[in-house]
Amino acid sequence: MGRIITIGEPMVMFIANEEGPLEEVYNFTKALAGSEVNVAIGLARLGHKVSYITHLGDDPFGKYIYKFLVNENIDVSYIKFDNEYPTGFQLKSKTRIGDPEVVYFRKWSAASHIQENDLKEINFDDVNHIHLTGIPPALSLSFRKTIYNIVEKAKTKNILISFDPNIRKQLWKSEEEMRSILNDIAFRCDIVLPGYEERKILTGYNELNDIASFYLEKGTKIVIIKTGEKGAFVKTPTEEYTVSGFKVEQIVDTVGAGDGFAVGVISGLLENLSLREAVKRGNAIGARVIMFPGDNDGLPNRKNLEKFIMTHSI
Ligand code: KDG
Repeated sequence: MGRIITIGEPMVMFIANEEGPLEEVYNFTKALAGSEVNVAIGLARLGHKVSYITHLGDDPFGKYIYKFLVNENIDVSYIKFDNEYPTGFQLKSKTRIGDPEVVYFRKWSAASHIQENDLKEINFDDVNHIHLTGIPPALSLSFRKTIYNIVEKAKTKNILISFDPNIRKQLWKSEEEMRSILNDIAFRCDIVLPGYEERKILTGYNELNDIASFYLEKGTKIVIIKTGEKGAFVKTPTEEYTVSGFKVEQIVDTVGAGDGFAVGVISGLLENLSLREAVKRGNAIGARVIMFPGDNDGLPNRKNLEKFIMTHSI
């Protein structure tokens, strides 16, 4: 077991209860979203100590998120309430085909005002792992600088950093800026976890091997490419292999699978599993997440994880 830090923007999410375009939906279910917060929840459910850094608006959304995290046993001591800017939220459509539509209301949110100064009070001493994604660098310049700063701090303290590029095109000024910033951060991190759809946009390559080499040649130590139902492709300077996926009876909602995958890999490595076993756990949790409507409903506790691995292996 270890102590993990992650940082990001949590949002209230309204999930459509009916299929169809969002403007025609009348009924929504309230839930919590945010890539890094999903990872924090998943790790805490497996018994790890997680500290989550963010800013919340001093509003009902912010209070809802704070209570949710306290209930999930996440360390909230680095969360600040901001009485000027609001908590962001998003709408998510319901669909049986492909990915749902996601619409954000997060411009000028409290979290987008996170700045380097916020890191001053963070105690990195007993931290074993830092998990980052490519969403915060797109939210504001101050949040981007904070991410660079946390990477530097982690490096001086030899803390392992995982990075999920998590492309959100609608948050970036241009595809070129997105590619250059996300790759620049990825090169500085130990473990990079790109999604299958992200591979070409970020690297220009199609072949798994080429994509992985693109990052390894620039300093990343481990590249794990998520390949959906096929599992994941792993490449390090010394080995490369594929770890197969798990059976999924019914896909309810694909969002959050990548976060579940990160939970499996990070928790596995912190528990001294081999890289292959950690990736297998990542595949299992990613598969379980897509069988549930919310982004974090399917993140298992230890008992559910063991049961899923036993019943859903291929
Ligand atoms: O990975 C799941 C996230 O996409 C979702 O929870 C919302 O973090 C989010 C975002 O910014 O898109």
